[in-house]
Amino acid sequence: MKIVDAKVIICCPGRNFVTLKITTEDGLYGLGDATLNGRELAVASYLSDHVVPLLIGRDARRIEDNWQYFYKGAYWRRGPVTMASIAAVDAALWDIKAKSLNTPLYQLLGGASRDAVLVYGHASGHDVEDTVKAVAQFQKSGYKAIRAQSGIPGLASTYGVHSGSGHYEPAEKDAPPENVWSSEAYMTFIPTLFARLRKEFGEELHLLHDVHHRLTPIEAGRVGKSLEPYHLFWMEDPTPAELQESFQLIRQHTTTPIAVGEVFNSIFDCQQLIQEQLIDYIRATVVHAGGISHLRRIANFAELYQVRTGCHGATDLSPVCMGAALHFDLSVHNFGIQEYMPHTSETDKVFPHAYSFRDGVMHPGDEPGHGVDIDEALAAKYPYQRAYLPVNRKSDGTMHNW
Ligand code: KDG
Ligand code: MG
Repeated sequence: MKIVDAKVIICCPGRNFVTLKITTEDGLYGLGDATLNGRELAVASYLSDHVVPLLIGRDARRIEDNWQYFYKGAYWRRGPVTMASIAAVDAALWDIKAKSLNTPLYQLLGGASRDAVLVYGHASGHDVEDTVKAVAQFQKSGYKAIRAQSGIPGLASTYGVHSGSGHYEPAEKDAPPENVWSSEAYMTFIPTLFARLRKEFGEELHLLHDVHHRLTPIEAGRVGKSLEPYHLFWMEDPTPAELQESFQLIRQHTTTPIAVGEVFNSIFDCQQLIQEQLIDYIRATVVHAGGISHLRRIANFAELYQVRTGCHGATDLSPVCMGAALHFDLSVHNFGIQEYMPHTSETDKVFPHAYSFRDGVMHPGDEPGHGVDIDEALAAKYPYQRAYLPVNRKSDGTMHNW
């Protein structure tokens, strides 16, 4: 089954997405997401300048061999640009394989391990009471697991809090916005938020929280400990994870479960974290971690250490990634939870999809392939617009992690 065409489609129906479309000699096509928020054109160039010319003529059925060819063949291994490009090829080839066998992708991944996929939604507010209202709204919409982020007294803006009435969308056009951060203000405030949420919603609702890489390990230990009475489902990215051994210090101080890995792109980024059971959930997902083939490797490795999956699912991951991730989630044994931020209606129209949400869970649908398509004519109406993620500084002007 020879590949006869491959093209990169860049569009911006509210936010930028990069999609790879691979077509075979039989007229089948598959889609892969290659979006890297704020650096989209780097991946688009990697694909169209370096990968697409090599794809033509290759056998679409040889998914593993193609993966190894683009990983080992590049010589320069890993990194978000390379791995997002390989991920797009891999997801598109799985899509084609499943379509050629007329089956939903999860059936090729071992079949369903569960009836549906538990997802968590993003509630945020400008202060505690505003956040309580947002969580109530999500609960009313059926969510059984809700991430709560709130504005912090004394800080003008922070990660995860929507600015208007809609969903949170961090990337901004033209230049990176600058936020000011205080770990001290955050650490004082955050237990009061979760004390209030537990008081309001009782014990059953799963509550999650994203620290977004901002604390030192010892500060993270303190925050995890202070949140223990409110038994979070997880505390995410408490500290930047380049130094995997730093999580030993957090573990010495708290039993609050830890989720890490949305910025990881290979199994080597989380090898120690998993092997030493320093985390409870691995957040790597299809687009940034080398596609379905590599993500399965990470999940299978994590299963040995009772680490469960918790795929990243913010809106900068396109519906193509979401569809592929849901097939992975449904099939993988050590699934934990899936993040779900619904896309805008413009995005949903550009990417018609078979997946659906109901009563706090999602299902990828039973269409052949991963079940996500692209309306190319509509996509062409939304040209790329340069946008950047924010940067973060401390109050004295020092650059900090965003
Ligand atoms: O592009 C960056 C976002 O995907 C990230 O900030 C979202 O942390 C995030 C999350 O947990 O969804
Ligand atoms: Mg996060």
